[in-house]
Amino acid sequence: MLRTRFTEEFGIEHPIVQGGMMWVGRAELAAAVSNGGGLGIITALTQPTPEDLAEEIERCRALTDKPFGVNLTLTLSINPPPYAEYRQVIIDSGVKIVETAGSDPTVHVEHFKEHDIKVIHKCTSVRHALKAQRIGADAVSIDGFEAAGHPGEDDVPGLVLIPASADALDIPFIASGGFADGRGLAAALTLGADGINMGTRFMCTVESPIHENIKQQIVSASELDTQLIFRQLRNTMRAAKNSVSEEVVDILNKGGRFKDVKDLVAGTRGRKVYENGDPEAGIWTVGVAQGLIRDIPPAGELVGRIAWDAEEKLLSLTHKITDSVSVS
Ligand code: FMN
Repeated sequence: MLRTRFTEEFGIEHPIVQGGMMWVGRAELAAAVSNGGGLGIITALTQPTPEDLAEEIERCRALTDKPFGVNLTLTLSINPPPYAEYRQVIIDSGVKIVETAGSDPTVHVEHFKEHDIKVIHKCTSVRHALKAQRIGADAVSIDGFEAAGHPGEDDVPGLVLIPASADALDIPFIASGGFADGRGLAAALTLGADGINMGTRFMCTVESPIHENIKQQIVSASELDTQLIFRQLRNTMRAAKNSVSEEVVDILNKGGRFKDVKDLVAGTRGRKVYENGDPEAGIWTVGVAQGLIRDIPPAGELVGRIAWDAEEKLLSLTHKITDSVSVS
């Protein structure tokens, strides 16, 4: 068994987390990950209202008696969602683990901590991780440049970001971005992380609520099939490469503004991709880890397989090194 500070402090069996995923992080997937010994996470804003979130948490609770969490993604927008209400629903529900992500989580962390809720803050740089540690987060999840969604503007991949985080942080942290198998988990642990967080890999599981065509598309895609959009706006997003993402990049490269691509990038179009299975219907999130995905297993089985493979990998390396030392 791979025990780390993260598994101990968060009361889970394997150091594997399913990160918040808009339109994907629903009760069935979160419960399946938790039942498999990982940490499943429901995405709050996928639920249209705070009341819907309360119901979704109850649905998850009916599907698992293991710990699971809720992701609250904080974006700066003209019409922000009612964050305080979503937060209160999480507190009232009795959920004990929250993943915050996005802009300054201070107010939310303070409230969650008052109610003995453990907070994992997801960020994309060592400096933001240090800030999260300073304001009281219990752990951080650090997205490298490989990650699906918003990998930040620093473009530092995991191979450097993980050991740099290990050097800087006192609290447990999990490595995120580009992980899909036991080799990745073994590498993350070796580089100093206390576990891994995955998004893309969990999209391709039986319980993931996205259309089968999109799962198959991910299985057949390579690591080259993602595109970075919104670079010019300093709000980089890693999405699937398709005709829509190409058009967005083209318009912004020619000096276009957000208003010129607003309709192309509408969340409602992205949601249709997952519902209708047409990969060209809009912008949809996926990471370079898709190049490592070859199957669509049950999520719990995947968690067990990754933990087992990582352990095997670490043990066989130890044997290899010991053998070569004893021969020489
Ligand atoms: N992270 C968030 O904090 N909030 C989100 O709403 C969110 N939506 C996502 C939707 C999808 C479809 C995917 C694949 C990722 C999303 N993420 C979101 C990022 C993941 O939680 C995770 O950090 C990221 O996927 C890790 O990189 P990986 O895909 O290479 O595993």
